[in-house]
Amino acid sequence: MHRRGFLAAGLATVLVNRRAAAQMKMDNMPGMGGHAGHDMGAAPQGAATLPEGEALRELPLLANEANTPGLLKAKLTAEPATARFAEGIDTPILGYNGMSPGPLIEATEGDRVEITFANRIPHEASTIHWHGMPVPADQDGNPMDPVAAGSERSYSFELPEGSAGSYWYHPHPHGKTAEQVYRGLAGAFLVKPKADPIPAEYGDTVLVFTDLRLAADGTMPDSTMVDLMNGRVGDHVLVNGQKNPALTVPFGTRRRFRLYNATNARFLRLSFDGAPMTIIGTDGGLLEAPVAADDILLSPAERLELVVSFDKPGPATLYTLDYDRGWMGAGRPADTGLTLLTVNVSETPAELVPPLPEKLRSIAQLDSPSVNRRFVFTETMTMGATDMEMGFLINGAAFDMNRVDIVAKAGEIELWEIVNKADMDHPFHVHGTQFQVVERERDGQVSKAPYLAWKDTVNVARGETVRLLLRQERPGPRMYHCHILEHEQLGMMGIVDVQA
Ligand SMILES: [Cu+2]
Repeated sequence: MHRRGFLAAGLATVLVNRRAAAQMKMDNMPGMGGHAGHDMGAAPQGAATLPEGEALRELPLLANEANTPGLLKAKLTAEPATARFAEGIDTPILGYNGMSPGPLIEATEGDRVEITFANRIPHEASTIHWHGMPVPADQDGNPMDPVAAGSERSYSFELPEGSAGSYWYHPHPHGKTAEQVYRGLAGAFLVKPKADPIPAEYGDTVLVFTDLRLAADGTMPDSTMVDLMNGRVGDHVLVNGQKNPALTVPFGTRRRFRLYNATNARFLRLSFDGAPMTIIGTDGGLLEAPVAADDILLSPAERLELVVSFDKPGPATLYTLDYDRGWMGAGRPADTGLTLLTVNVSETPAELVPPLPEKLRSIAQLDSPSVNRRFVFTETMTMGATDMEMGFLINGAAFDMNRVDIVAKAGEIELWEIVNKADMDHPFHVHGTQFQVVERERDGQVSKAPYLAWKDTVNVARGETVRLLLRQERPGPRMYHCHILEHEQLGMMGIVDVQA
């Protein structure tokens, strides 16, 4: 490979010096390295300790300035702020309206949304991308539409009937997305249905997972080469900004939870200890019928809606299970057995617990695609004289903002085949629409999707092929990319131009 080409491409590769590369090879061998903290200058020694067990915070709602039914008019400002994660230590963060996660945005399908976005991040462009939402391309915060530091713009869109779901919002500027998100910019956007089949008695609790690396002095260290290659994984998984917060519920109750993986790169395989889980919804809203689950995998950017039954008094914890998503070099995070949330089930019995309906809604199955497309994900590693160069590619190319990768037609159903020929899992996301996963293939074995669901992000495990059906309804350029944000930034992204 030519150095000059890489330098011209700027962000499209990581340079790793030879010694570090040799170290990484060693760490990939069984019994060597791994797990024992970060090497290559990742986490500084003496990372901060965070308090646990505080009452779970409800995310503050974004205030609606309109008095007209059916209109959400509001302001979101991205700005430097401080947060207190560790006792007595202020941490400089980036916040939406001063907060991380940002305020919870709630609207109802059929509503019109008008949000004025002010970018007060010094010297950095930003955007707001409405992750998973059916918004016009020019309102979707593409990297091609930056909002310069110190300026404002308005994002306006209508939420169509049937669009209820657990969406989120985050920045998507060219070359700065990963850093702006890990510094704090992400929030949940909940679109409610006009009639909700889930009993109101279950509540509706939003749990936004973020991932924090905090030095002893309370600052967030810059990303290292290991972070760029694997995606940045922190030292603490937070729920609504808190470490292992606590929630008290009466015994015998059922609770509805919306789980958001808003981390840059952390895979969350989760289970509730002592409380059965039922999946009721995915990224783009409810399933047709509830599905019982022993554990769930939430890859970066995915969401799930659960109903959890708290049938016996005592603590029930939401904890992590091991999941090997492929790791390069030292510092594979010790992911197993982290407690993310503690639910204290009291001796007081719940008063009225209506049953979960057997049918939640109908989902029209997409079929008969008129176009088939194939996207091959690869990681490239080239040893130069002094450096190793790494690239993250789709169909052999790194992202170029001035290149349209594919042209599609609005309203047509397409079959997309995502082939992961790389050594790490890559969660695949496409803007502007929801898709239906059809099947997965690995080593010639095909398994059909376990249930029909609307999704905008799907994990494609290393060595796996995922086939999905999608239809873009609105014209304009749309991004598709790996949602490990460092991989997206390093080139694993393309543009589909949807034409009317
Ligand atoms: Cu990736």
